[in-house]
Amino acid sequence: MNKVLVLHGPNLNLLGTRQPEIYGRETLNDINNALYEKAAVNGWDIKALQSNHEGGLIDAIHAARDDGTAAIIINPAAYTHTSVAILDALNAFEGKVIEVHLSNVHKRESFRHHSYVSLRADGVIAGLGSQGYLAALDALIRGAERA
Ligand code: CA2
Repeated sequence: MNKVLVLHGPNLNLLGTRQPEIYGRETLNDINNALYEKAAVNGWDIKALQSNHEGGLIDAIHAARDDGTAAIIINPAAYTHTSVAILDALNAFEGKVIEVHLSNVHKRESFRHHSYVSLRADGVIAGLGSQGYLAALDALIRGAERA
C-alpha cells in the first residue's frame, strides 16, 4: 500500500481558532480527516503529524526514510523560511516531496517569499487553503497511477 507522511509545522495546531481570514476556518483535524478519507478511498495509507519543534519534524522525516513511505506532503509553516535543517533532512529522503501552504505566501511579507524547502520539493502549492493538501494527495495518487 502506498504510504504518505503529512507533516504540519509550528502553530498549525491553532488552525481554525485565529486569523481565519488568512488560514481559513477549518481545524487541523478537519484537514487530516479529509486527507484520511481521500487516502482510504484510493487505498493509500496516511500518517499525519504536527510538531511545533524543528527536531520533531526532522525525526519524522528520518523515520520516513526507513518505513517505506513513498511521499511526504509538508507545510513547514514558519520553518519554510528559516530551516536549512529541514531541507537537509528532506534531501536525505528519496521519495516525492510536495510543499503546501494554506496562504499565498507570495502575496504576503517579503520574508515569506523565500522557501528553503522549495529547493527540494517536487511540487509547491500555495494559496488554495485546505484544498491544497487534497490537491497534493491527488497529484501523488495520479502520479503513481501513471508510473
Ligand atoms: O500559509 C501557510 O500555510 C504558512 O506555511 C503558514 C505559516 C506561515 O509562517 C508561513 O509563512 C505560511 C504560519 C502558520 C501559523 O498558523 C496559524 C494558524 C492559526 C492561528 C495562528 C497561526
